[in-house]
Amino acid sequence: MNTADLRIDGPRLIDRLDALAAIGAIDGGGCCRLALTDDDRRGRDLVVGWMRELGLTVQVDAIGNVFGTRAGRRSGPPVMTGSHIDTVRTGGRYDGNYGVLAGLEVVQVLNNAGIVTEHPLCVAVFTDEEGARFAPDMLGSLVHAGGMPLAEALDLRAIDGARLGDELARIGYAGDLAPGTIRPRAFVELHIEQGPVLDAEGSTIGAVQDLQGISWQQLTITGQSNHAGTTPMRLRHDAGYAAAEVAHFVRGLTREIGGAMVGTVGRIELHPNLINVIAARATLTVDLRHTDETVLQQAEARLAGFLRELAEAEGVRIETRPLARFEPVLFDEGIVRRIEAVAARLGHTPKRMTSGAGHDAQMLARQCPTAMIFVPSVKGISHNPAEHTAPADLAAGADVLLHTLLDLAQDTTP
Ligand code: HGY
Ligand code: MN
Ligand code: MN
Repeated sequence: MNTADLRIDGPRLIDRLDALAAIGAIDGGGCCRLALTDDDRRGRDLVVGWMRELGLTVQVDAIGNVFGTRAGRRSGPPVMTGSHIDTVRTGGRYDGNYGVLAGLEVVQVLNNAGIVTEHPLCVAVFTDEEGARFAPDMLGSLVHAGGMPLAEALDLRAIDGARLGDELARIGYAGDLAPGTIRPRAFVELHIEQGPVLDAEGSTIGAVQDLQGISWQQLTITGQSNHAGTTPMRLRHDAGYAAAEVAHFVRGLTREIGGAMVGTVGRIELHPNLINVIAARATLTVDLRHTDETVLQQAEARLAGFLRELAEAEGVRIETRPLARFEPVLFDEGIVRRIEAVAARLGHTPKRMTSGAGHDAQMLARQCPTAMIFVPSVKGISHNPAEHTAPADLAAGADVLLHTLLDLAQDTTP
């Protein structure tokens, strides 16, 4: 059969996306399936059910990563695709889910066409990619790639206090496969861009060649609670004010460094969080990212210097705890070129891109030749229920994935 004419079934892919989006559905068409919650379990059960219907051999590893493998003529390392199905609290329906379900759609097309590839194909669902409940992000793929010992990961505490290993067992996804057992021959992840570039340029396909560095830390600022009405300003040790100063500094730092520098204070919790009490404690997070490791380190050093000055000036104690630190990643040039060639064969003009977001692919890149395919996010919106990608773009990206995986899975070089 001439596989060049194979195409995915767009409506079938969207039906699965809609069915998965119904689990943990929130207003505005988005999803809330924080890692290892009951909704994450329900989402996993749905996807595993589809994997079984498609005849895949399903394996779960000890950090809860799920692998659905389709046999090839040869045994040995599979060509792998996949992503995540956990979401942030105000997530969209495509972030992560699209990459997993497009992988299943590829399997369905090959099954229907009766095609057996040379190498096995594997669709992976990685645990806790978002890191929103349990930091760091990309946790499951990090453990898979040997970047964090399993025992350390299982002992991680959630923002709600739960222990990761307990939650994994509670939802029934503490598998017996040792992490890293399935070492892919190559890994290709399909994902929405989550940024404004493709949409603004009217492009459909991004060939992602690199991914920026990520620095996450949690700050705990300890001041002194006091009466909001009676305490003179000069006698205050106001953790709430200090937290606001940190957010202001981070914004100023990104302006000063410019270019690709981004910085976010996404969480701020005050204690006792009352209108007439000067905050005794502030817990907040700082997310810094840049494509250049040296610049990212300089930004971290500038922040550390500012925190020392602020603690001195306000008479507060500031403790920092690193939550995630990943250097920029360069993807495999050979795989990027394959993605570009396939996209061109399918009539697209692929754009070389950098990923601003973290992805499981950045961890798989430690294990095997890896790259990513992007499709546009309307207005660049993501981590927001309004996240949207046009059906035609979803289908186009899945077709590029289909033929890239086919190319790799039929490759008879050793
Ligand atoms: O934070 C990220 O970039 C990803 O969404 N986990
Ligand atoms: Mn994602
Ligand atoms: Mn995300």
